[in-house]
Amino acid sequence: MKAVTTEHHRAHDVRDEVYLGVPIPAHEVVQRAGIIKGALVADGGFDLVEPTEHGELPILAVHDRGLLRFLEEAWGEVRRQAIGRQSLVADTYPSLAMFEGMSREAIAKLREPAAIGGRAGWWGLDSSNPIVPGTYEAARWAVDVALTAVDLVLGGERTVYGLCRPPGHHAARSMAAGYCFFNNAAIAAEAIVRATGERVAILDVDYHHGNGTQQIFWRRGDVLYASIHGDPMRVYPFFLGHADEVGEGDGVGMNVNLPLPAEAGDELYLEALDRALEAINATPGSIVVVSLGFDTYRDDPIGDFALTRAAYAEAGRRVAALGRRLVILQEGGYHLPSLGKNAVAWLRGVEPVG
Ligand code: Q9C
Ligand code: ZN
Repeated sequence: MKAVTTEHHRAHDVRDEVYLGVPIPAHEVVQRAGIIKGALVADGGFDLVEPTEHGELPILAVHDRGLLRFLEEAWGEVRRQAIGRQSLVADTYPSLAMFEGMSREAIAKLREPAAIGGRAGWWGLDSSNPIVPGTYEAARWAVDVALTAVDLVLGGERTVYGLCRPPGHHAARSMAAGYCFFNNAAIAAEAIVRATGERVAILDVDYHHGNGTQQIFWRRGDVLYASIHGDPMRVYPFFLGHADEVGEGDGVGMNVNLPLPAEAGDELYLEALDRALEAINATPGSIVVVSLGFDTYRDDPIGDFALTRAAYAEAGRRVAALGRRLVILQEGGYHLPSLGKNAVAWLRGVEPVG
């Protein structure tokens, strides 16, 4: 199996995230990608490929230009203001309640502020997502990893793994969030739709609901989003991910959320996976994008599921049994000692040899 990896992710070197107002050691760290890459190399069955640059256009097919510009300019702005700090974290976010009672026209007149703190809140959701000097560079390369995986699958590869870092599925059209800046999977799915004219399914098996992917394709009839995740009543991203969010307009029925309780184990999880796979089977198309996360693992520090490695091998097998071509993109997973083995188990489940 071809695997797209790059060292450029290292530029996004986050040390701390802010959790309930207090700095804690970051979970989404540089070592993650090295651990997974090391496990792929040790396994021997993966052919490592460098990403190629794809420019801004495929990003702008999914994201607001303002988000891209903000991420591009943010660190330079922090430096210009001589704010002596190692990362930028917003502390003021626009809340829906701030605009309660205002008309659509009045809301349309809201604007991005000039000050960097206001800009960070405007384009952000939460404090777990610091911007550091190399964030933009790394986030751009993560998109290129995803798009290179797409190129390879469109070129005839059956299954390609893209080791994206930073991850992407919390990033919405106009919002970075939850360790994510650009939505790698959504950009990949949109590129596939445009290249093939077919429908595309996105299967999101990261522990968290991919609110960004859901938002981007909410009204789309040509992209199915199916996600298995911790119930948002209990966990991040809190405000989206409920089972009754089914899409609107052309997208009705094309959004499938399968929230699970704390301590969900292999059996409950694989049942939910079968429901997601049924929805994919019911959607025409030859390519599936997988948002792959290992924060569902029993030892993950931020997830509360109880999956074992055996479930990953079985999940890989069941996804392969769809008989569709796969663009598999890395999202979360924060238990460093297990990350490499879990990734190999999942990917080897898909393709046992070669
Ligand atoms: N105490 C992904 O897995 N909140 N993102 C963390 C930790 C944000 C997770 C709170 C979690 C984002 C891609
Ligand atoms: Zn996650």
